[in-house]
Amino acid sequence: MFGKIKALKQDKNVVIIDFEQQQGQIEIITENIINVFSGFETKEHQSRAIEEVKSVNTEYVVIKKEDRIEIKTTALYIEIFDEFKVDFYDINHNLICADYRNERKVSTQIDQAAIELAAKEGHFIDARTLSKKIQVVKVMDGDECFYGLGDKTGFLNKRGYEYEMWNSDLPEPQVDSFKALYKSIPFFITLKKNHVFGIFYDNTYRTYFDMGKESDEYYYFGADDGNLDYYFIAGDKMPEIIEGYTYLTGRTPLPQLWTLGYHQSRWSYETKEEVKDIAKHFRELDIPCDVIHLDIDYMEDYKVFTWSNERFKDADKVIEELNQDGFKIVTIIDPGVKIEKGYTIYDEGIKNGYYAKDVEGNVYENAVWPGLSVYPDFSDEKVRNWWGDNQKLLLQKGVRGVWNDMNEPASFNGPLPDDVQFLDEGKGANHKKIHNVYGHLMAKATYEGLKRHDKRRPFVITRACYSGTQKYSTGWTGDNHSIWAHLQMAIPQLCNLGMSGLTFIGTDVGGFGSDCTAELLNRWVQVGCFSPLFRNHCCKPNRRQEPWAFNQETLDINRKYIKLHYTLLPYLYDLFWESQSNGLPIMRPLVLHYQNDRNVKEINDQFLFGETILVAPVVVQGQRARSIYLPEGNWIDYWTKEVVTGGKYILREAPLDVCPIYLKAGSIIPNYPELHYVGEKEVVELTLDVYEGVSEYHHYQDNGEDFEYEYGEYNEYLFSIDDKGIFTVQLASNGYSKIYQSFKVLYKGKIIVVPFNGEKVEVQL
Ligand code: MIG
Repeated sequence: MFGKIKALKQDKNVVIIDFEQQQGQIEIITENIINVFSGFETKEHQSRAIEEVKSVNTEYVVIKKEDRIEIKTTALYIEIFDEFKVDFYDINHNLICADYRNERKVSTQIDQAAIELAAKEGHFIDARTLSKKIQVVKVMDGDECFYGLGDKTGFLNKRGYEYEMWNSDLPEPQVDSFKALYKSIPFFITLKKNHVFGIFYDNTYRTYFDMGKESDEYYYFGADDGNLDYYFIAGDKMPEIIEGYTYLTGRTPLPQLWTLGYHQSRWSYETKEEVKDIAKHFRELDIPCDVIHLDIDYMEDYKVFTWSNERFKDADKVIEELNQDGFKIVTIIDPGVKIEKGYTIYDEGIKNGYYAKDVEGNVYENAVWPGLSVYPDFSDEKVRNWWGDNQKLLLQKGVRGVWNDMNEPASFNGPLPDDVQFLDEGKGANHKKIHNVYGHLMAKATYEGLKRHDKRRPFVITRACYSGTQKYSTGWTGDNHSIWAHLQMAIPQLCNLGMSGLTFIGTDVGGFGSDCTAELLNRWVQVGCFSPLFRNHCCKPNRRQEPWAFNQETLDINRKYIKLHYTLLPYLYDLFWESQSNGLPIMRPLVLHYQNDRNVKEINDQFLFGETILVAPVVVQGQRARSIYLPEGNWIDYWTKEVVTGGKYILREAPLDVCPIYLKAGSIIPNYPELHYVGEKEVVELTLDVYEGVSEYHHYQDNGEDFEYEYGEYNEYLFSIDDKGIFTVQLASNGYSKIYQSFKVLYKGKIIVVPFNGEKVEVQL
């Protein structure tokens, strides 16, 4: 496709190589991040994920050899050969990643008769397309594990499977053989014996990832269209790869503190009376809750940015009342705009040409909840601004967050044809190119609109995503089912999403479709407790699954874990603070911190919450004990305080109300006093749950709501414990007036209260 190397030139950070048939470029973004580009569609990059110039001044040398070009940065060697084959080496010239030179070994013989026979009983297989217009094939050495790739089904390690990036709304219970779900995040991390690296294939068309399904010798990624445009991200440790990827695509900004509380939802709480009743239950039953979600039935005829006059008359008054009681309201919005003359949103969009068009230039129509509808063209800034400004109609009613659904985009009358036309910031593009970023751009519009019209940090949830959506929105995993397989899937799925840059993420706790059982909800809330987005949500015709919907035991177990979540809120908020600067997720697979421990590469039923809390939930019906792998070091059982030495498997009893939790020795975990919602009372004394060992911990504190922290209005506390058991607290930053008055240190069964006035304090524990 490229032919032989002909000529070479350099332009700042870019090495431009003329091959016989096509030009290729290697751009040194940083010493560890290299972009490989060839403009098949456009001469320039056309990223929707990377929105700023990321390349920095980096020293590098280029050497032209007889058969290759060598580029050397302070961290990497890159060798480029004919046909634009590119190999990456570490600084000691050990091979990290090589392009595959041989022909792909796919059988071109498709057994048509077998396909037809199997189809008689409903077994369908996709005809394999053998080669993509753009395709990169990499050598697989033997021990690679692959992580990331967004929300794909199945287990943590993606090796041996093939996937597609094509945002899809599929209501059937999702299983391992699904190739695509709602989100397209074309980024994966490869871990092998001596190396770890990441590849981000920045192409919004339908892309394909075969992680060693076709052959044991190679894996590949490709696309039908667009450019060859991928980033190779190197580092020594897995967290550095995520840091590199989120350096490019952005990081989750600090959320409002209340968004980290418990959320209750259902499709739908249909009247204001029902919403009030749900709220009342939480307070009366002593179950903390911050957020109630309004699903599509709050609208008039499912018309976006309207309110049902009958069921939500005077919504602002009700929302204000709920607010007084600590509840914040989040409303759903869908992109599909009902075709109805006289409906302001529809009319404005038509007048201004804001909707996607068919190839003849007529506004494109399909059906969603409101019936025949049109699709706002979020690929254009004007449209995003208009959509963003419409958030005012929600904010005016007192809404505090906006949930973006159906933005794959979903359509009831068959998929949008490939040739539906979008503006693409004036460049023009078809559906094939915009599909995978439609939800991303809707989330961006929503975020920016909220930010313009409210001083607080926008809270947006989205179902469809592309790389970089984390800058604008949290995500949830869409329509899972109330089945044990989906509770099991939640762990690897959330961990992989986290490694794909989506820090703020959660599943529908209890499951969306199908009917939940008491036991399933009890176990799901034990996972939800440790997910950053903690929301119970359920589908319209299915059995109710609020914490009280089953029996007393279930209510008690829900209360126990929701309260535990609130206890851990300051720790969770600290993780978000940290993630803003390194992109690390909240829910982490063990392999992220123990990449050299062979035992953790494929742990699918345990995870880390931050770096020091290990969670081993039960995800099997009827199970009342389970084996747990603890990595090296000492770990303390959260419930019994027993110290266990790691590097081995242990067996632990796990009755229905127990989710096994272990703390790494040396952990300092900040805890809040009991709260029924964020802001119920000012926290003047912070509890520190301390686990023996030398340690240091940074704790972040601000008003939890607006952007003043960007101007220094925050405190950063540094807690440390030395080998003599001396506890020290000091302020590393002091810009927020509400300094804690004291700390309650829990240490080896003792409670030590340490008064604080902002000056450094040292106490012997
Ligand atoms: O498929 O608005 O994933 O959370 O409750 C129906 C109704 C459309 C899909 C979302 C789900 C939501 C539902 N929506």
